[in-house]
Amino acid sequence: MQKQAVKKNERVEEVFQLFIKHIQEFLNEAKLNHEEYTNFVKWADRLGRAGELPLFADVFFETHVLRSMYTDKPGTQPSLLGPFFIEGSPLLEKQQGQPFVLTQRPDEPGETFYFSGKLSNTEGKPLANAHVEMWHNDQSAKYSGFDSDAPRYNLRGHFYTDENGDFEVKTIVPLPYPIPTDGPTGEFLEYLDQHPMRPAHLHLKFEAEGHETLITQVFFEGDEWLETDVADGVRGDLMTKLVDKGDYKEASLNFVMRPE
Ligand code: MBD
Ligand code: FE
Repeated sequence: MQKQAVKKNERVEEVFQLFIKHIQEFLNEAKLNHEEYTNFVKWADRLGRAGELPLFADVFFETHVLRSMYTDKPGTQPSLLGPFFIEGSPLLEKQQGQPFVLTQRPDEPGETFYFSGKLSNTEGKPLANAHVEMWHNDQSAKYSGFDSDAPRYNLRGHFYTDENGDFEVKTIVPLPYPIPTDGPTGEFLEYLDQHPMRPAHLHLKFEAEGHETLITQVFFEGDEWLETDVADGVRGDLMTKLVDKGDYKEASLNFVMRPE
């Protein structure tokens, strides 16, 4: 087979030149020696071989991408997509007047949790029939399809907002998440003396015609890891309160999308 000719990409060139410029400034300031450089290359090689590059990048870089893109914009603040989203989640069915039920095992361990949301845009218009993806971790604190032994799409699903932009999902309360500590990312955390925890969170992704896709997370007041989230994903707009209803917990949040 013939190798396909790849065209010059001006954006790649522009970004790479900027990157090199800042790498030079960084190296001058950090006074990196050659042994440190070699240690870094070996560590980065281990990171890639362990399949942890997405984890490391999402924990240490993604927050900065989001902050530089969105800090001054109206609408709900985005948060990290993270390394644990998978395409192809089940479409959740719904009986009239009942909440959606996030895909789960018949005996799914955890506290029953009803999460409701309202989706509108920055002009205050409710967004009906918008596509919503939701995923979160289980009572082993792990994500299906990755470190949990649950089925691939457990605690993952998608659904559509109703005619008023509202939705309600029955699931279980997510747990604070320790990122894996047994690989090169964990090794790095030890060098920093940084704990591996993320506060408990829901992941949500909203798509509505004519609007910017909103990828975000929801956090819970009182969680002990909010201030020191290893991935720095917490934003003021994304806090909700878990209300104890005896047999179950409930929480809600409004989400606001930006017209394109
Ligand atoms: C997570 O669960 C997560 O959401 C992010 C952003 C990084 C690591 C683990
Ligand atoms: Fe997560």
